[in-house]
Amino acid sequence: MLVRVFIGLGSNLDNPKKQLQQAVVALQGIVDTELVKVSGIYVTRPMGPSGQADYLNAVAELQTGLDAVTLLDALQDIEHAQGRRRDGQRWHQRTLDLDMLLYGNQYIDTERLTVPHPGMHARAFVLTPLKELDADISIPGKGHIDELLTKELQGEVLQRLDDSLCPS
Ligand code: A4P
Ligand code: MG
Repeated sequence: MLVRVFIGLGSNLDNPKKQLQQAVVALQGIVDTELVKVSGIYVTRPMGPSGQADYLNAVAELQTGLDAVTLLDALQDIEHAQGRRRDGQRWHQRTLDLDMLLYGNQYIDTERLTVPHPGMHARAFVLTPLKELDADISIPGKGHIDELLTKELQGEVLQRLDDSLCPS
């Protein structure tokens, strides 16, 4: 059975646009998984420690036959391949962050994985590109995207770039 999955992509280090482009190619290479759509690229204000550069964020929609933990392994392999170093500091600058936002409508709460991704419902840098892919989506336990993506929140998104992440 195929499951509809949304992945949040974020980067603010080492040529973020290239990081996201490379990540989309890598997502296409995941076994038993199809890349369905990718949002535009958004310039967003950093959430977390000050002094870091603005982020580029996007969301990708996948259809996968993998269970959620196997998919998480694949996402972390891609992060590592693109030079992600975990320095233990939360919300610190990074070459690439791949977050599993939604895995179907499932709730998952294990040591390694929490889905829906905690906090996603309150982050414009997730909700704005997500809305582009599905304007009628609801976040399990949180509500419809139009209720979540308030005017105030939208101020965190600075700009949508003209560049496309869609594979040619
Ligand atoms: N993990 C649990 N649930 C998930 C999930 N749904 N998807 C575990 C992915 N991973 C999940 O992640 C720590 C652990 O979370 C993993 O080992 C995995 O087993 P991490 O990527 O090492 O750490 P992190 O990303 O630094 O921490 P955290 O708390 O996940 O941060 P977020 O929520 O990813 O936020 N500002 C802007 N503008 N744009 C951004 O994209 N991103 C962050 C990171 C901060 N500020 C940002 C942005
Ligand atoms: Mg993360």
